[in-house]
Amino acid sequence: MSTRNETLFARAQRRIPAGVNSPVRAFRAVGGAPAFLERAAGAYLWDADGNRYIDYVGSWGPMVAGHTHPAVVEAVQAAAARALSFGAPTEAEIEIAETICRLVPSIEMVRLVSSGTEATMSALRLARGFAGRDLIVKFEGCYHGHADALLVKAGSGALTFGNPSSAGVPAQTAAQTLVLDYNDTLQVQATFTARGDEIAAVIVEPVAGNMNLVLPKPGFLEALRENCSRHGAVLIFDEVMTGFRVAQGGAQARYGIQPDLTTLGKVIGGGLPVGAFGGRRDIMERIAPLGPVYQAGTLSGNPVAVAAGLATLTLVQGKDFQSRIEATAQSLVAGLMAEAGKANVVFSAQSIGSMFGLYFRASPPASFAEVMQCDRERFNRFFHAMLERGVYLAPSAYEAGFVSAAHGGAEIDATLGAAREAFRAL
Ligand code: KE4
Repeated sequence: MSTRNETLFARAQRRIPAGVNSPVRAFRAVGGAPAFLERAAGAYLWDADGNRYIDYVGSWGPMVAGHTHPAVVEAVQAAAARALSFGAPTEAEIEIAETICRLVPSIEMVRLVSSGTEATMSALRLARGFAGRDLIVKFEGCYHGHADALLVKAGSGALTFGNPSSAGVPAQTAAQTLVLDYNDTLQVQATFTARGDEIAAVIVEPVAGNMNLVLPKPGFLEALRENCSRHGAVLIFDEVMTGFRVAQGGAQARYGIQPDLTTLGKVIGGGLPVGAFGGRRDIMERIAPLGPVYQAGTLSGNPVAVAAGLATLTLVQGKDFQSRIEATAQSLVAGLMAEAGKANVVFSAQSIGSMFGLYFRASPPASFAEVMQCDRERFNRFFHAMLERGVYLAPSAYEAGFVSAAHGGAEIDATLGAAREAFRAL
């Protein structure tokens, strides 16, 4: 007898490619059928068959205050009762702009959009328009959404042009993107020495969360800042994932590096569709209708989405909010490493703020190449062993995990109990 999840998955696949509206949700990396979720509250999810899970995906980052936080739900309900959308300016958009600029001081002006992809796509166009150059630099393993210029993998050598990492991306588009190795400061230096005057922008996840969690090595972000300043390239920190998660002011606050532009998403929408790009006033004033770089959006600054974002940004400023979620992630990581050790499983883990990484490798990877050395098959078995025991991890060995303010000792203890059995079942 099929479960409701199986019935829904079969039905979904008839009308939606792979039955999902975003590829990672299809569980293809880990195998098996995805759980169709129906309800969430705090640190918990419930699927179509009534199974309850402790959630470490958090909708891929936005749910930093926990699911259906009363303050966020009430703000959304109140905003929705007034209007669902205007397509005209509102006071709430001023409030969220002022809040973002206050919390992330490198952002002097900000424009809202409806996704992280829109934010990075717009930031790149702005950087190219400001610098009057075409070449952009990204890093292998970093994901910045699905704009053509960013769906590019490393070319044959670091100084050669990139190749499309997706069908449908024209070769000439990919040719304008150089893909370097994350944390390879010498390669950054060599690239700028050779082509610095052609580079419009460098875009980087200041803490990488899309090749699993990889931290910047000392000197890496500093090298990006120094080379961009020296050669007149725009430094873009993609903080869609790290914003308000690795610190209240994002990774740039934690590492003390000031980018020229920052992209945001996820947390600033509190689960509703909001992205943003912002930064130096002299750059942002090139955006239409002030300047020649066009960018627009029907639902940009949507009042219901902004209400959710404002309520969430209020919560993240709460007393001890950041220190509590950081401590929760640290206790999870320490406990998992202890359980793996007791089971003699080669495993490592680390956290930064409320983000964490789990690796079936003796030590946390510091590069894309080292991430590729992790035992992906073991992760997949661990993923399913945990899912069966009511713990919902990201369905890919190449994703970071997230805790929220709703995760407490009971959730961590239950997770470690599940892990104790899961490590032994590997
Ligand atoms: P969206 O277009 O998905 O809102 O944001 C794209 C994006 C940009 N920059 C960073 C650093 C991101 O992590 C993302 C999106 N993150 C993925 C999770 N790895 C979203 C999950 C998905 O693709 O379904």
